[in-house]
Amino acid sequence: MSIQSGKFFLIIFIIVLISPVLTSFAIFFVDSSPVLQYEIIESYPHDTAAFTQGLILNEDFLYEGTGLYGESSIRKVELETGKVLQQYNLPDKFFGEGITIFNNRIYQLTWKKQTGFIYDLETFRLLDVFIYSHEGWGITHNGEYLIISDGTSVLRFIDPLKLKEVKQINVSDSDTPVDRLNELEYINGYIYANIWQTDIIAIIDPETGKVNSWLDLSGILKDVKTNEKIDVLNGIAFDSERGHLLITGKLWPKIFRIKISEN
Ligand SMILES: [Ca+2]
Repeated sequence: MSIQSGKFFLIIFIIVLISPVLTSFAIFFVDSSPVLQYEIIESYPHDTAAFTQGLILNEDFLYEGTGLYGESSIRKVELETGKVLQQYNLPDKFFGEGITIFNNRIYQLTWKKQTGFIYDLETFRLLDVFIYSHEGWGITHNGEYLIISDGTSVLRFIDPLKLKEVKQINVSDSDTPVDRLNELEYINGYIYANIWQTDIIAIIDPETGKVNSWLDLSGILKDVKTNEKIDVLNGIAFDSERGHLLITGKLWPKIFRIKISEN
């Protein structure tokens, strides 16, 4: 190695050491699957007190699960106005996590209590409780199984009636495990998962666990006035009629309607 290239590698080494942003960028995008482009189509108001943990669009209404102890809820929200039309608050000891709608029921995870809740979609009446043996983070479904993340690189497929795990996949890109998988959305045969503490979404092949492509939404809030409490991206919903994603985050003032560009 020449002195020049030695210096070069030393500089790179120092940059990677001192910069968490660059480190995560390096982990995600060096020698990895392609990064997709997107455009913002529209934005809507979002409750800045909603610590978003799960987001779904169902028949033109948003359903949102929120977290934090004493502030966790499920909500039905009018997309255009952000108005909360219906809300159920969890008991204070539960930290709400992801939600999904399957067979006219809302499934909700909680973080560390290994307890999930099943509600009637119309009334929000609690119908059932289920227990699991790991942390609960994000949840979606593929029409057959619930799919659950737990903060690692593992996604678990759960029978929605027996509420038993039927299989797992390990998510990776170029043989590197992709962990911190959080909020999920199953879209056109792929699992979209945002990576906790980033504004990056992995688009995952549900058969192999391989990341097919990435969506980097860093900077999506750049033109929005935010307060210091704002937290990370953590809401992915899909508008199947228009083919758009709806994106928000914990305590974000906006929900963004975005379109992934055809490259
Ligand atoms: Ca979702």
